[in-house]
Amino acid sequence: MLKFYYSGAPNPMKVALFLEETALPYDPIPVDTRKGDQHKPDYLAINPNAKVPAIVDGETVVFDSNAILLYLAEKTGKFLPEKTSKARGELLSWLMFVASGVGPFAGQSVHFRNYAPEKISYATNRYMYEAQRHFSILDTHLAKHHYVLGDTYTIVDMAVWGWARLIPTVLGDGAWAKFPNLKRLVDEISARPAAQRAIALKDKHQFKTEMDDEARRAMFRHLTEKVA
Ligand SMILES: N[C@@H](CCC(=O)N[C@@H](CS)C(=O)NCC(=O)O)C(=O)O
Repeated sequence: MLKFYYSGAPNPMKVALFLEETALPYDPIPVDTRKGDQHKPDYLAINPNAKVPAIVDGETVVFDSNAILLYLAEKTGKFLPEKTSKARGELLSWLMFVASGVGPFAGQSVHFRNYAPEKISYATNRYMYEAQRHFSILDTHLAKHHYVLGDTYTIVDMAVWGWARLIPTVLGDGAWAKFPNLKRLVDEISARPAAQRAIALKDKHQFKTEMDDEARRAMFRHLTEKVA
């Protein structure tokens, strides 16, 4: 059975949503990143990047959330747009836009707003600005399209949902008012039974919730390993 290495964080949740939408049988394996599970040799052999999610599907190992979405969509033939070169171009563009823009900037915005030991207004403003800019691009696009790729619910919407549902954490309370079209999409996906099951998945395992010294050492290794 497909093994799904996960936590309740945004990138694993995209994959949990896909697995629940398709009802593919899977074995969810918790990786408690606040306890340092991501750095254990057995896990590094699966994902050398020491992050969640990752999957093992027979002999196939895939890490990085959007790569996993694409792999699973191609494997099952589900949640993909029509098979035209034009649609393929749009799929790859928006999927990589979420992977390389939305996710990293939203993640850094959360980091500098909530976890950086010093409040650095330059860094906070840069990442919040870029996160807001990326979400605005999606919002403008969604004013004219029901889903990111048009009329069909695809893996791109799942990738967007993983991060966009946390917009208040990324940009602060009240930020939803700036993205009404994106909110419409996120609310629609969150109301799906598969999304409810994906969100509930983490309750099957006990994940550490405290952001204490052990968690900071595991997740923010630059605190102790200086490169500058
Ligand atoms: N590009 C990767 C990023 C994965 C990632 O940053 N995962 C976070 C959770 S959302 C994580 O594992 N954090 C733990 C850590 O950084 O130690 C992906 O899309 O899967």
